[in-house]
Amino acid sequence: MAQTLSAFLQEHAAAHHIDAGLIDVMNTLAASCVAISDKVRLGDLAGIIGEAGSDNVQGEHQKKLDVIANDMLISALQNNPHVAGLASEEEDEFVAANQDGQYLVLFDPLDGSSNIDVNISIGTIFSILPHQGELSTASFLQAGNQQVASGYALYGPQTLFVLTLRHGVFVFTLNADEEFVMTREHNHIAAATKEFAINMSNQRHWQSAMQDCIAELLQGKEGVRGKDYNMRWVASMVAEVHRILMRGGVFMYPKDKRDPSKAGKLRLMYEANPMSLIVSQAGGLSTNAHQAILDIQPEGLHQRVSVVLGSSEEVTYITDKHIATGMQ
Ligand code: P6P
Repeated sequence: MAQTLSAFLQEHAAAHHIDAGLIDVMNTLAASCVAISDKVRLGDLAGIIGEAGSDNVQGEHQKKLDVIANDMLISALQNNPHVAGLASEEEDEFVAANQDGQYLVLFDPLDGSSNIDVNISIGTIFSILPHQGELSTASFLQAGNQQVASGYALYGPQTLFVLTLRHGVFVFTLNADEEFVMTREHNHIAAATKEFAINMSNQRHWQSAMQDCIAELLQGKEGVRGKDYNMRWVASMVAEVHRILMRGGVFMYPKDKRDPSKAGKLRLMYEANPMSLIVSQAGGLSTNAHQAILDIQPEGLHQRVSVVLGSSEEVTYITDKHIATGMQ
């Protein structure tokens, strides 16, 4: 019989001397994602479709499910004694939890919100950082390589919970009894791929280095890459990353010339960092087209970053091309 998440976590913690408090936080996150999944599955029947009538700190119109998922995660995590504080895409500032907590949890409660109303896969992304001492915004501004764990829930044809505690990547599937059971372990991302994911409608706004890279991928066998590529774009980072975890690929969301002050669209602390830890633990690479995302020293809770992640051969080719241009 497939191993349940809770049984796996107990065994994994013993094998790798992982703190019981961190395991408890992971269990709280998994339980919250089951509750969110229950809402997602009912859609209109649960009255969760449509706009919430409010905007978040990003200036984005919030969907009802953004707010519902955010509130569920905040409530559950504030009640976990091991959580000192949390940060959310939907909250301007951090939220204090328990003074003696040893962990900070950062999350995008509902990634891919534009897909909710049209029944395309969405997800929850989370990052866990260590904490001690006084809680302030600075407590959260740790580089991604400081994460003690990260992962995501994918609300797709199946509800999946994917995690790493820095000892490999593990996939769990929600069963008929609403329990996560392990369905894949020690996942590895293929070094080379024939599939790339990027929003081509922004092509004219990319830096020339990215325009050149994508042009070369599109040249297929006749181009420098010497192979034909397929393309995917789901507009849900969680779905893209999971596809790459399962069959390889490269996902890109580059910076945009329309707003040079923004390093990109995706957020470093609760999208790029957690996904970069998952990808690197599975043997892939993740950069901002110039350096490893996990090495970036954060300057703000909601700072944005360019993302190139997935199969190491293509990420290296794209990153080296950007470095060669010397452009930041
Ligand atoms: P676009 C979802 O809003 C998100 O943050 C990521 O999940 C996704 O990869 C990206 O934005 C989609 O952006 O510009 O294609 O809608």
